[in-house]
Parts: sequence; structure tokens; C-alpha cells
Amino acid sequence: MNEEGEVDDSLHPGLSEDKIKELYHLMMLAREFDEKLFKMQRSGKIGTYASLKGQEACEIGSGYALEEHDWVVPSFREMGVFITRGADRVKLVQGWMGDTRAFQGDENTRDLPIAIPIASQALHAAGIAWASKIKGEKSCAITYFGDGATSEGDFHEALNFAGVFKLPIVFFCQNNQWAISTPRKVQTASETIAQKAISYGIKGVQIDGNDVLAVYKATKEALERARNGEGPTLIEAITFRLGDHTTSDDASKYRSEEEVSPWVQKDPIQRVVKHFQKIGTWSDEYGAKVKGEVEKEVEEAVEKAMQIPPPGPEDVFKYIFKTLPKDLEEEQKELLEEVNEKKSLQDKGDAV
Ligand SMILES: Cc1ncc(C[n+]2csc(CCOP(=O)(O)OP(=O)(O)O)c2C)c(N)n1
Ligand SMILES: [Mg+2]
Repeated sequence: MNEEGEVDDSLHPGLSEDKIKELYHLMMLAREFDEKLFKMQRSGKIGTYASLKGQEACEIGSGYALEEHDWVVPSFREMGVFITRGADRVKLVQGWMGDTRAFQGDENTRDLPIAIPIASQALHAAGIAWASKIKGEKSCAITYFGDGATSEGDFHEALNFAGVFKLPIVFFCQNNQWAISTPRKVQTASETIAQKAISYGIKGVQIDGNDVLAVYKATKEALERARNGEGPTLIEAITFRLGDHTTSDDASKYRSEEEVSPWVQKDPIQRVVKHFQKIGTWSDEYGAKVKGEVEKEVEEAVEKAMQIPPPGPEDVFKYIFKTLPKDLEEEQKELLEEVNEKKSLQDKGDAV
């Protein structure tokens, strides 16, 4: 789908117009969550938030191509993928509110919690794909990371390992042009990120990451190859981070208006609207209906998340180790004793 919303029939992924409407709905839902969480951070309800604004086509298009039994191994900007996978909306908000209980992992899904250490998750994904292969399962792993992650050793080790063992894995790079304040041009001397695949003997493709149909198609094809035993694919999706790196950043300090404004015109959601207008299926009523639905869904999730009592100090120690190592067990005990002591002193004080 080009920037005018026209689709080249010879490249069409074969999704019906109803399915494209579903993609539009999911992209609008991701944008609505994004805007709401940003506002919650500004009003002190969330500590830090990492916006996905501008990257909705990458996340919804690729998420939509996955099968339920596939594994998702994300970084920290993939809320759109989680939404597409049907993740619990309340938990998404709860997690951004800093509640570790939202990250305990759900036995019913194959979506891993977010990873903050850049590129570390690519190795976890390679390990998961290896396990699937050994077990003879048909599930693939997809791992997400940014342009900056491609400078980390973990990225290269994961690609090498996956190439050698011909693993059922898709490496999805959201090249949003920036790694905080480091621009893509100083990240690597390679002309593209996709070409790095060549040195690991795997397939590499570069796509327009603001074209939801291209993203869906490239991911679907990569997954099919992986399922057929043809090995990994590195997808480089060219996109742009429209917002700041996180709410702790101010991108205007290192990006000019001239750089940002053309990307505002390339908004992946507006491109789908143009498509509907071109083929005559758009109406303002339809636009308002979708907007109303996503607003309601987000409002409800936020309201429920706000009612959850905050976690206790003991929760800091849960969800990382299946069995707590001895030293952490002692730390947990000490902390709880300290907290209880403070509480009883406070209660005494209150009583006096
Ligand atoms: C190993 C490691 N080094 C540094 C950081 C600090 N850090 C957080 S995000 C980020 C930039 C990541 O850029 P990119 O991979 O392009 O992803 P994007 O944020 O653009 O989605 C850095 C350096 C970190 N989290 N982990
Ligand atoms: Mg980046």
C-alpha cells in the first residue's frame, strides 16, 4: 500500500477488506492506549512510558500474521503486538503503572514479558526456537528489537546461532531511525540492517514498516519459511518513532522539525484511511464509530487497573526465579521484617 493508500494487486497479501478493517481497528486501539498512557504519565499515574506512536503498522501487521502457538519475545515498545495477540488490556495498563504482578507471565499465552536490556531477548528467542525444533513442534518464535539493538553482541550471537541451527525464528527489527539520541547513520556502516542477514547465511528483507499490508505479508512469508524448515529471516521494517524515546526524553533536543514532519505525513493509520477513501468504504460515521469503541475499551481498562490495590514489598522478589536463591530469600526476609517493624511503630504512634 503506497502513501496514497493504493494497493498493488500483484503484491496484495490476500486479506479481505473486512480483515483490513480489523487491522485498522487494532491500530486505532494501540494509538488510543498510547495516548492515554502518555497522559497518565504526565499526570503522575505512571512512572515512565515508551510510546509506540508511528510504529503501529509494524506491530499490528506482524502480530496479525502470527499463529496462537507462536512465541512472542518482545523488547519494551511492543504494546501493539500484545494488543493484537489479545492480551489482557487491564494487565497492560497495570504493567505500565509499575506493578510487577502484571509481568509474571501467563501460562495460557506464549507472549513473554518485556525485556529492557537491549537485544538480550534475541538470545532467549533463539533458545525458544531451538526448543521448538527439538520437540518437533510447528511453532515459531518472533523477536522484536530496534535499530540500536543491532550494535549489541547478543543480536549477532542470536542470528549466528539461529542460522547455524536453521531455527524457526523471525528477527523483527523496527528501524525507527533513532536509538534514544543516536541516529541510525552512526549505528552501523552497513547500507541496510537487512543485509546483515547475508553474513549469517539467513534470509534478510527490508520493508516499508508504515505499510501494514507489507508488514503482514513479509512476516507471514517469513513464518511460513520457518515452519517449513527453511530457517530464520531478518526483517528490517523502516519506520519512525513519532514521539520521544520515553517520557524521560526530549527528542526536540536532537531531532529537527524538518526531519519529523515528513514522517507525520506518512502516518501508518492515515494511510489505511486513505485506502478506505480510495475504494469508497470510508465514512465519517465509520471513523467515529471505531474511535468511540477504542476510547471505551481503553477507558474501561484504565478504570479497572486504577482499582487494583498496589503490590506489597514481597512482590519485588517474585516472578524472576522459580525458586528464590538463598541470598535473595534472606533479603526478602530482612525487608519484610523492616517493613513490619516500621508499620508497627507507625501503628503505635497513631494509637498515641
Ligand atoms: C544493554 C543496554 N544498554 C543500554 C540500555 C539503555 N537503552 C534503553 S533503550 C536504548 C536505545 C534502544 O534503541 P533501539 O534499539 O533503536 O530501540 P528503540 O528504543 O528505538 O525502540 C538504550 C541505549 C539498555 N536498556 N540496555
Ligand atoms: Mg530505534
